[in-house]
Order: sequence, then C-alpha cells, then structure tokens
Amino acid sequence: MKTVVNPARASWSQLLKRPTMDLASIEALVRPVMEAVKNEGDAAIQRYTEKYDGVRLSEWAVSQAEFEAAEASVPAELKAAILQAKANIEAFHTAQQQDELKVETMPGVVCYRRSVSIEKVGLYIPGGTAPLFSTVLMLAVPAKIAGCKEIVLCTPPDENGAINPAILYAAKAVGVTKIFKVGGAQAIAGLTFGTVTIPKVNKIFGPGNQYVTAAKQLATKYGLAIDMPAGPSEVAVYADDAAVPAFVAADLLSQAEHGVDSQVVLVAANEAIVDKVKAEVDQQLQVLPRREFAEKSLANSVAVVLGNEADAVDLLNEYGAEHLILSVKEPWEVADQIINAGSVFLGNYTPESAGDYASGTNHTLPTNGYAKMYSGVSLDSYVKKVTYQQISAAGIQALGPVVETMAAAEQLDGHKNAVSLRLKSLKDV
Ligand code: HSO
Ligand code: ZN
Repeated sequence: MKTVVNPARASWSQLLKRPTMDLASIEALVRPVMEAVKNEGDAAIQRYTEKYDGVRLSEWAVSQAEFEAAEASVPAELKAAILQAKANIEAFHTAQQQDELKVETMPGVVCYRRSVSIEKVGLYIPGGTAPLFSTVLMLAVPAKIAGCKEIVLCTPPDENGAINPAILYAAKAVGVTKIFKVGGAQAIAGLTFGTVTIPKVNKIFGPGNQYVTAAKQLATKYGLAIDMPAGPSEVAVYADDAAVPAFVAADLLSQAEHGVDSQVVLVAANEAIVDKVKAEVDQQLQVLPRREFAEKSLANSVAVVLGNEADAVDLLNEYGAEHLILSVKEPWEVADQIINAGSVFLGNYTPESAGDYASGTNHTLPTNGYAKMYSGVSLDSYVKKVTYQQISAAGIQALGPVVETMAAAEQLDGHKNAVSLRLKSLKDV
C-alpha cells in the first residue's frame, strides 16, 4: 500500500483509479453461452455446467430432501445469527415502504403514484471461495417485502452437485423455494430467456465474477433490467486522531480479503495515523487465513494523507466508494458533506462487517464510482412506480383548454381532439 502525502488535486483521479475490467473481451466469451442457452435451453445449461462446474446433473432444482438435509446440518448458532440478521434486514427494508399521497393538482384533477412489485426476479449467488449466504438475505428479503410473485435463485453447484447448506437454509428462511444449481453466464442466460426448467425473469440481481457481470450486461440488451453494473468490492476509510489504528486496519483487511481485485483506500489526517495503521495491517495479516487475497489487493491500494478536512471530503466524494467508514471525531459532520458513497459507516464501533451481514442495511452496493449516480439495492429496486389519474367533468373543463392549446402548438390535432370532443359533449348537456 503506497502512501501519498498532500497530493495535488490534479493527480487525484489518477491516484484513485480502479483496476480496469476488460468487459469487451469477456463479452465475446459470454455471448456464445447466451446464444446457446437461447437456442438449446436446458441442453446447453447441462453442457456448460459440466464444463465449468465439473458436474453432470440431471436435475437442477433443489429438492425438498436437500432443504431438509441443509436444515439439519447448519449449526444452531449460525441459524440464530441468520435469523437475527434477517429480522434486522426486514425491519430496515419494511420501513422503506411508502404510501404516496393522492394529489389534486387542479380542482377535479387527481394524480396518484403507487409502487407495484416487479413480478419475476432472479437472484444470483456466487459460489467460489466464500459461500455468500448473507447475500441471499440481502437480495431475497426486500424481494419478499415488495411482494414479487416469483423469486428464483441460481447458484453454482460444487463438484459433487451440492450447494452450501447455509445458502439453502437462508433461502428457505426467507421463503425462496425455487433454487437452481446453475451458475455462471449459463445461469444468467437461463434467467434471461427461460428454459423448460428455469423461469424467465424480468430483473436480475446479485454479484458475480466477470463472466456473470458481462452476462448481466448482455441481459439488458434482451430487455431485462439488472440491479446495477458491478465491479470488485471496495472500501474507503477516513481516519483522524480519534481513530483506533487496529480497528482501521481490521476494516481495511475485511474488505481486502474478498478477492485479489478488491480495493481499499485510507485517507488520513496525518502521516502518523498511516504509519500506525500500516503496522497494524502487517501484524493482523500474519494470522489472516485469506492473507494471499488481502496482500494482493493491498498492493493495488493507496493511503492518502490530507491535513485539511475539506480536501479529504472532496477526495472521498471524487472516489465515490462503495463503503465509506468515517473513523473521525465528528463523524456526522463529515457524513453530512458526503454526496458520493454506497453506504456510510460512522464512528469507531461501526465496522463495515456489521452492514455486510446483519445491521439491517443492504450490502449490494454500487462499486467502481457508480455511487455517483446509482443507489444500492433497497426495496425500491424490486418495484416500479405506476402513476394513476382521474379527471372529473369539472376537472376536464378546467384543464382541457390548457391541453388543447399545447396540442395545437405541437401540431398534434389528434391529441387536441381527445379533449375537444369531451368538452363539446359537456357543453351539449
Ligand atoms: N462486502 C461485500 C458483501 C459481503 N461481505 C458478503 C461479506 N459477505 C460487498 O458489499
Ligand atoms: Zn464484505
């Protein structure tokens, strides 16, 4: 992790550059998978599962017996933790339900907007080195609260054709019952086109490797929606003398351990803080099981010393971190000035891990600077807003002439007529 002291503003964007992803070359690999699933359906899914997951399955849907075996094998302590996390995530996301008011914009003209759930959603849960059953909660809890009719979950099988029991337990606890042992681009393709086994959905959610990310991007070209463009996970920590160096180091490492391409940024009020944090990082790294991942991602990372708080805030806003931890004396004062971040963690006792698992906020968040224009997953991600209006006879008499004038000026007589006929019919009464 290199350290830069008071860098000039002109150098910030170079300094904060994320490792670039070459999506175009990956897209070339993923496109044939999408096409094959589109044309051959389940046969292609089976072929790719055998090729990439090393297992030939005749049945991809998780059976009742598999759910029961998972239920029996997850330790009681983990079950209780999952249920507590679920309750907190439910509480926070239920509070996001809003009843919108009916507004009478003019006498007799009533406008209304309502949230309507997206009917069919697909949730992707990656396999790989860490089984992210927490992501099952993050994606399925709001889908349930929103009232999505069909919630389909895809996750890759291991070489024995099995799925991590905690993933199955979490899915069952939330009420997802359609789970398919299919991963990678072939899973996204199945959800995009539908096969005999896998239902076609309207929107796909969830993290994944670069193949999954590229496949999700392609899904949008076939008319589906996706949660957001995804990139490697990241955290920025802003530390002043109120920070505890050991805590800051642990927070940096908790994110760095995700993968070799994770990014961490430390912004510190002075150089002494950076030195203390780095010493702690070195020490904590020694005993970290995923040390190899963490070391590699730390090599891509940077510590920036900025003595002036206003400069630090500007730099953090320019970076737009997925997670931002404010380990400073007055965290709310700084937080109020933060405009670009996926999720903000305030004070010494608020590790990112809390939000990753159990505090209640969602951990599916915009990476790669997308925090500048995207929000993380929330209840809103699972609904569309439909507007309604009803105009009374008196209402159209008041509003009609306005529409007639505008329609005539746009030279759209058909539009004008739709109003004029009604006004005339009212005059005739
Ligand atoms: N930090 C990850 C989420 C996660 N962490 C899941 C642990 N499990 C992306 O926000
Ligand atoms: Zn994490």
